Amino acid sequence: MERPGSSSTSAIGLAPRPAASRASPSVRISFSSPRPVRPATTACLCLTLYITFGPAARNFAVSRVSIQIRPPRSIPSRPAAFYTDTNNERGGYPMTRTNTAASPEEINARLYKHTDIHPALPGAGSVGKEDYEHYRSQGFIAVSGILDAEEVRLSSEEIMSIIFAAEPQAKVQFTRPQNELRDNGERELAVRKVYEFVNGNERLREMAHHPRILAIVERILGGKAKLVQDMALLKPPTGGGEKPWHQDMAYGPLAYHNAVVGVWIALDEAGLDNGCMHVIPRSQMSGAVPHYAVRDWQLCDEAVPVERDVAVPLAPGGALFFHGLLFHGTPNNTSLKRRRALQFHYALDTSAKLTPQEYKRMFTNELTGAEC
Ligand SMILES: O=C(O)CCC(=O)C(=O)O
Repeated sequence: MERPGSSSTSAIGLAPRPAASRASPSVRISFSSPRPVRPATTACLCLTLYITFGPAARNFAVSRVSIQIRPPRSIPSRPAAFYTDTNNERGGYPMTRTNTAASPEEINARLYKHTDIHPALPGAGSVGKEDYEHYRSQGFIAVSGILDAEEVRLSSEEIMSIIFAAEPQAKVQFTRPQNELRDNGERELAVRKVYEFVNGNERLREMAHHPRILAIVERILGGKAKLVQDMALLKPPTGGGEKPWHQDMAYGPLAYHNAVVGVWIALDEAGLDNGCMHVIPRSQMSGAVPHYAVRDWQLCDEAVPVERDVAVPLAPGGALFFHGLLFHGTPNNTSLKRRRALQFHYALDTSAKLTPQEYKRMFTNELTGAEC
């Protein structure tokens, strides 16, 4: 049925609405193309007939016909927002970023229910055998103090200097066209991601190879680790967008034969109100799951058992170590606090990338044709 107040209605008035129609009972019959459709390629055709009955039941008239071309359920209907990169690179996977009809608050309430809050272990020295068991069965561990206060300060400083540099030694992804950003304040608020900085920034390269991080990662991998991705993720106050539920290995640069390990490090306090990490424990056991270009390159919302969502708040310097197939995501930042984080990914040194064919079979709907 047509949603009341839908803005995309293009009504064709075949017959003027009779004056009596306001007082008379009327029915509305809608027909829609039956098949859900792929995002951004096709739309749903809906025909709605407004039938008004006169005083005698046999007197009726078609008072209005409305034909709509409407996006299907869960496909964005507001104007698309977008990401612009300093180098316009797509990294081998779709980067389409669009809004949904749902508000950030609605998305947070529906998709980030966090029935539990997972506490971080007190420090790298406290990670023991049972914690590695926890990683293997649940897909993650959280550890405080992976970076100390000075390392957090230096890392934050380096990220901000990349954002404000005229010629950054890294790639920067914006949520607004750069020529609209009038000053550094607006620039910071518009940055979603800074990435591929380790080669151009010695301090951040040191963080990515920090002995406290590598010790845990190599114990998880069971061998020597290679750094395969480096980035910083920013969620500015009141508007830092959701990162929908996904598996990291569904992103081209992380599609390896062996599971990669993600390390997400809070640079600011990451809490329930400003977009801390959320995970679905044990979801890595599902293996590779198809992703779709909806609000991002993501799992279909309906495929995520959000009733098992666990939130992982972290203090600055705290880190989440997680399996490359773990379902995880972060809600919209609806608070007045910013939330910045570093994220590194490591693969076993000997591990090779999936071929494009393997990737497609594992992380897209090629095999099943299932729609989202
Ligand atoms: O920091 C965030 O908001 C989410 C990061 C994340 O999950 C990712 O980039 O894979």
